[in-house]
Amino acid sequence: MKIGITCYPTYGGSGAVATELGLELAQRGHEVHFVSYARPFRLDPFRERVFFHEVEMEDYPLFEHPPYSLALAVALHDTARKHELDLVHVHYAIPHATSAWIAHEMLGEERDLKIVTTLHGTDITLVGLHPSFHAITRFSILRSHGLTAVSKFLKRETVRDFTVPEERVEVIPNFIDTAVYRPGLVPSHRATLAPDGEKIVMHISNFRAVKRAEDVVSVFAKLTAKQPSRLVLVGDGPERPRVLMRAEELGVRDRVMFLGKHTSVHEVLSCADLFLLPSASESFGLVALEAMACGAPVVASNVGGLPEVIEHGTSGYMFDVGDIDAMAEAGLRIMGDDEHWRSLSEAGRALAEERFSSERVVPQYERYYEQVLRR
Ligand code: GMT
Repeated sequence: MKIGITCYPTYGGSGAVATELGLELAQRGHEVHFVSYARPFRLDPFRERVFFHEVEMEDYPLFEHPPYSLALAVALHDTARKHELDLVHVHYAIPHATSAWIAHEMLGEERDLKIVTTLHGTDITLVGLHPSFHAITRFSILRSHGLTAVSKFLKRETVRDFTVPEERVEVIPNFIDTAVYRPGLVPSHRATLAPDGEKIVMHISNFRAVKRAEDVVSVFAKLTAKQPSRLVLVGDGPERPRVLMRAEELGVRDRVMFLGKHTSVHEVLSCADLFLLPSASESFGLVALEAMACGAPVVASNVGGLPEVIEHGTSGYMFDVGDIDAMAEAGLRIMGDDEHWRSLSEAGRALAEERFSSERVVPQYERYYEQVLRR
């Protein structure tokens, strides 16, 4: 198959999954063309059958907001023609599903380009709900020939808020390469992150308000008061200054290490003794899966698609959003009991392998593409 993939190329779960999917598909013999405004951050340039096409944009002084959606539509149209694409798979509906539909219309009779749109999260639960985007999001996703959601939760939200017929949305969960995400990758990193041999608590995100990263610090402050540990924060975003200020206020700033954006997330994650994800909303929580695959028990909020990823009491614990006391208590229980820690760690790894490995999930996408192409 010849497949086009469009995603946000920056740090973030949807771009990471789209890139991994493209690489896996190429390994399975498909030809994959990435189309975006920059090379996706995890896209290895030296892979067979993988191509990258940068979207060209004219910067004209009249444009306060350059119309990227149109430039992307043109790039998709050109790539589909030149490379005879069978299908274009866009990740995150806004504006990608709309650009893909425009490209499809531009091709007209010339080429029956099929569109598959994967819904990832805030394209449905937040941004897509805004009056300025709702109608075009609904229109574009209904025009896609195939529509997938990364969790049952996200499917329910799509059906409810966009009145999309249930049978139109296929749930295909996110996945990871369990050979890359595994426990104990670089043991020497532990000593760098926790020089006095303390336990390592970790959080990785894009530090947007929805991640409630301030709660991470509050939970950590309670934890470290009873069991001296280190908090390692990975990623960057608008909430970073507030998070560091909170650490100052709670008197734990010297125990918090801020690593910023990191490309070898798996190596850092495999040092974690506990992963915290207290988000206000999370359609899947790819990072929780990455943590589990690396053997880190997860303490998270009980929202969205997280219960489909973490098994409460088996691979981690989930509590109401903002329940800092319960999260800290669970963290202490986990880190203070080696046997309990090991059982959660092993169960998380097993869940990741059994349900969310690329071997298990990528064929689901292949079968879905074939189904869409037959329609
Ligand atoms: O939806 C977003 O705001 C961004 C998006 C991303 O690119 O990281 O996150 C969503 O997609 C991820 C990959 O499918 C999921 O793991 C995240 O849970 C989801 N974020 C939210 O629902 C807030």
